[in-house]
Amino acid sequence: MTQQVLVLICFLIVSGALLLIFQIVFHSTKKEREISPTTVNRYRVLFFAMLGVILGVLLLFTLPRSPYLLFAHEQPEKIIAVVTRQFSFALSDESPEKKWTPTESTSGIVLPAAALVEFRVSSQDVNHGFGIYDPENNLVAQVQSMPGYVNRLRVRLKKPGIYNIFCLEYCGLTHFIMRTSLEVR
Ligand SMILES: [Cu+2]
Repeated sequence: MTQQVLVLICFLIVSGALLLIFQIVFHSTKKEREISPTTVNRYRVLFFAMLGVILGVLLLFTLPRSPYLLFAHEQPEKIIAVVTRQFSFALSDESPEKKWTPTESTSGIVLPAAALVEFRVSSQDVNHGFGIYDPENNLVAQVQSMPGYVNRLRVRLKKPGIYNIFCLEYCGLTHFIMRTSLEVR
């Protein structure tokens, strides 16, 4: 089963459950009945506690998988500077200390397979997205590209081949042409 089918099935189950809950609430509240403020308050506290537990568990499982914490204690083998602007990416693998003027030309970045790479992503105008797709077009990693801020994204690109990079944030009229690529050998 592909991941997309799994997501669709989960979506349908959750949607069905929500519809059922709405139906139950709709039918159970048709008749008017007295309810004391103490009972209402008790339910309110109970629901709030349940929400806290659910969100807490989700946070516990998802936070360690946050890309910002991945490879935090390792030294990246390559640092790639990324500058975005409407509607292009400029990538450079030159030393970050060297003064670099971002240009429209982005080709020619070659990364060794499975090397730890740090992308330092920033924007020259509006918010953009920086999404890396592997040779089979699966999204590997992504980060926001924001003006006045450098986002660091550390990844290991394992499969050799051409990786497409797309903007994943609607940034203007010709957002759809905003793409580039790099090669992993
Ligand atoms: Cu865009």
